[in-house]
Amino acid sequence: GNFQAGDYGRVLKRYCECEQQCLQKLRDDVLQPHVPGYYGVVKKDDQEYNVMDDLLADFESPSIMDCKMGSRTYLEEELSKARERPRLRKDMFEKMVAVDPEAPTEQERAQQGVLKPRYMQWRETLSSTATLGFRIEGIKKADGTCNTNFKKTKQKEQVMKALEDFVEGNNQILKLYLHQLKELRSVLEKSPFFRTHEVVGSSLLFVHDASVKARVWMIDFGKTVPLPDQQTLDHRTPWVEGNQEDGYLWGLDNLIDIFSTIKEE
Ligand code: 4IP
Ligand code: MN
Repeated sequence: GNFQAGDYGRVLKRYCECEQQCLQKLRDDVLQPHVPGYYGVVKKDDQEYNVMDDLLADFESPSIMDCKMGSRTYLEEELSKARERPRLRKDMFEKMVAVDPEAPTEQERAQQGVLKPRYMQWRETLSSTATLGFRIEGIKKADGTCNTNFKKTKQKEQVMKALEDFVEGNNQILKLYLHQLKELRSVLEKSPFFRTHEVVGSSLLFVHDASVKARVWMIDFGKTVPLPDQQTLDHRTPWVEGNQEDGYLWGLDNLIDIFSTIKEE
């Protein structure tokens, strides 16, 4: 996979230059406490890795959830690439058919392939990405059970049910998560890094355990790219091609609302 064990408390993640640039800049940003610490590059068996904090190291049998943030999950440059050099993806066609045999158009069926933006957009509208600005990618519970079957988790009620199941009705955990999400939002609104980057395909990692410890981190910066000179984003304005908006804060607002609703129940 993408990860290897590092020294205690550290993990190695397959090298990605874009991610390295972000992790490096984030060391000097107000977001630093909300992202994994970064310790440079190592080479192992001819493969390079970014070394970062093992976010699970301080937990005992943690429960883990990955939420992919934002209303768009591909970079704008993927769109222009697909126009200039259309590349049919057979693997994405197959992933599509596996979820919904009716999803491909007649043309796509004839070609046995789809363009990447088309696949990504289909995933966005099938899930809550397009309507809520985030989606649950996976949940691993303390007992070891894993669920990555959230591709069609779209309605607010479905999302709420998944979140309730993740925290197993523990109001203390809910409170801790909600508090951190609000704190993260206020830091994001002040962060020079965040203001000047298009943040696509990044996740929030939720981790808690029976000792009633709960933490949220921002992870995965492989598609987080600096904006051209002087440009900034508010991360809430709806995306139209060219404005590079990613809907990150819109999604976080919705996630916070949903957590609040569950807590009140
Ligand atoms: C995957 O689709 C994810 O969207 C990946 O994003 C993306 O990687 C893959 O594109 C795409 O096939 P499924 O989740 O439906 O399997 P992430 O890495 O954020 O999970 P990119 O390269 O866009 O980061 P390809 O082109 O790598 O296959
Ligand atoms: Mn991810």
